[in-house]
Amino acid sequence: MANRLTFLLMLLQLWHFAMPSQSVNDLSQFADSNRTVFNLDALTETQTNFPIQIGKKFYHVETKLEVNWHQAAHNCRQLGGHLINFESSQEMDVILSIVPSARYWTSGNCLAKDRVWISIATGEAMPYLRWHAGEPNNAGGAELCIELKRTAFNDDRCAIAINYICEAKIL
Ligand SMILES: [Ca+2]
Repeated sequence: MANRLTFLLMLLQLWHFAMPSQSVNDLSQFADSNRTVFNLDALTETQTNFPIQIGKKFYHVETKLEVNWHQAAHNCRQLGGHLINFESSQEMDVILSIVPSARYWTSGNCLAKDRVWISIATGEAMPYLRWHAGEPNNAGGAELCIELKRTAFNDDRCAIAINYICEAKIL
């Protein structure tokens, strides 16, 4: 009896092994789907990696590590977010009231098209800009990335090493 059970189990395992795993090679399956998938694991990861929450946005303020703009962008992606994309005057006021006064990379840059400020977070124009007086001045003709410099924005060389702020947004 035991041998027979073992044999049946082996057969089951072989059958399972032989079945092709499900794969999606028809992209219309995605296009036709109206489902909203809410991944609880992703939410938990977001709350862990981005400890500050304001409304539907979560923030990670990097005050120790100083890196260039590209590295900052990569680091934010690794955390599951992107460099901060200020969307309003109110959001900027709140952030300024809680972060230590320092220099932080934002998602803004004009790397793709000279002097056209795009957010790497969305691929769209920066929704809100609060420049320091006299900025953006493109000093030396090489200032293509936007930093939050203590109280307002400054265009600076993407290669300089400063802190950065990442965000993740719950839709
Ligand atoms: Ca500047």
